[in-house]
Amino acid sequence: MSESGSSHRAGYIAIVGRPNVGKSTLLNQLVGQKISITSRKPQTTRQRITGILTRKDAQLAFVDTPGFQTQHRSALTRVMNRSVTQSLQEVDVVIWVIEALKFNELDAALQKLLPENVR
Ligand SMILES: Nc1nc2c(ncn2[C@@H]2O[C@H](COP(=O)(O)OP(=O)(O)OP(=O)(O)O)[C@@H](O)[C@H]2O)c(=O)[nH]1
Ligand SMILES: [Mg+2]
Repeated sequence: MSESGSSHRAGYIAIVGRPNVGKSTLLNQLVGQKISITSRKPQTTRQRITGILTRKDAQLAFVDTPGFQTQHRSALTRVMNRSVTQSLQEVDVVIWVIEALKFNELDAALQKLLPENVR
């Protein structure tokens, strides 16, 4: 994370993962407010949503992203996937969400995209 001042820290943290694994639920928990829509249906998040957690010593900007998927190809999923890959390039830290005991080929596809410097 980038430093601004001697003790205060600030940075961007992307929350990525395949559709419907609980990314938006995690964002809402982390910031303590319901800022991102959650649903039982996949592909609920369609664009990046940023939630900021301000602490005495740090400001954490969490970026909720659409579920990364390679099964259904359309203009919309292309745009959604691009917002995931762009977020991966722009942030300081990545939270990669997977569903317990359900690691599949969509998770593996996203794993390949994780930049080495934020792992
Ligand atoms: N059992 C269980 N269900 C969860 C957990 N976290 C989220 N869910 C449920 O999983 C579903 C999807 O949650 P979301 O937070 O919308 O998932 P998402 O990854 O943001 O989904 P997309 O934006 O569509 O990619 C909802 O019905 C949540 O209530 C968890 O830790 N355990
Ligand atoms: Mg979501």
